[in-house]
Amino acid sequence: DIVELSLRSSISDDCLHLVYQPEVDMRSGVIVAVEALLRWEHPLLGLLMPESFIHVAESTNLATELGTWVIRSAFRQYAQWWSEIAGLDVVLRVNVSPGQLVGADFVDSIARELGEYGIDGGNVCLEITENAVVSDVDRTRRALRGLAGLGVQVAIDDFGSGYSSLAQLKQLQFDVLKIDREFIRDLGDSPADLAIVKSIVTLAKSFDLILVAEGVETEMAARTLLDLGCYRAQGFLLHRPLPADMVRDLLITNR
Ligand code: G
Ligand code: G
Ligand code: MN
Ligand code: NA
Repeated sequence: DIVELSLRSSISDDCLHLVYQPEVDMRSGVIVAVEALLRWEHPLLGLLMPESFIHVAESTNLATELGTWVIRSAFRQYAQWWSEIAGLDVVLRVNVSPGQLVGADFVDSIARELGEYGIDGGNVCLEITENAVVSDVDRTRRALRGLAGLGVQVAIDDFGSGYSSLAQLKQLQFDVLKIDREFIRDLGDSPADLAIVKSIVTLAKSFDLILVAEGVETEMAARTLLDLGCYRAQGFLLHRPLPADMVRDLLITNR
């Protein structure tokens, strides 16, 4: 497959980079986390978003290699911010693909990279799309336990969009729940979305999870979330995914 071949050679080149989208506590406006998001600058096709190539990595043996590149790059960037910004107090969120999480060496590799970059596990949160988690509950549970041992948090991403959201909440110990942007986009206009988000807020409280809304694009959505008690949010209304140096400037004045 041509995409696979192309991706394989791009992982070692300078074709990949990360952008970072801030997550804000809407009560204070302070940035509480940043999510690393992968971009591929293809020599012929231009800038590619993860949707167009992540599945290729996942269906081949490239998931681990790509995932390792992402983790090392994000950790290196975080370590740099840490050295540049006194009193830095934001969590680094990194997306992890299913194959990566249940890989034999995954938890050990995270421990190794934390050590290499001098990062406290408590400053890192790995995001797992709920669709991805289902395949192997036992191995996923073992991985989450190992990560908890390192102090690393785990988020269930795109919550509500998969077919076993509630089963996974029951079976697996997450730290953070990110509401899928599908339910946020029309929040304020849609009684159905309002009912769903309300019940997710209750769920998150019951399970003692940190709650984050994704895809906040309008003042209306933001206000509704605040009213419901969901304070943390990510979305174009607040910040777009940004290059690392722009995030640094934001983090410097983040107080
Ligand atoms: O950046 P963008 O909004 O286009 O991301 C689209 C999807 O790709 C999101 O669901 C996100 O979780 C996923 N994604 C972004 N970066 C990474 C990454 O580094 N690794 C994995 N596995 N998924 C990613
Ligand atoms: O699934 P995940 O949360 O990892 O996806 C993150 C993706 O969501 C990023 O690629 C980012 O570009 C996209 N995104 C972030 N904020 C918004 C938003 O407000 N609206 C929409 N439509 N997409 C967003
Ligand atoms: Mn994510
Ligand atoms: Na998501």
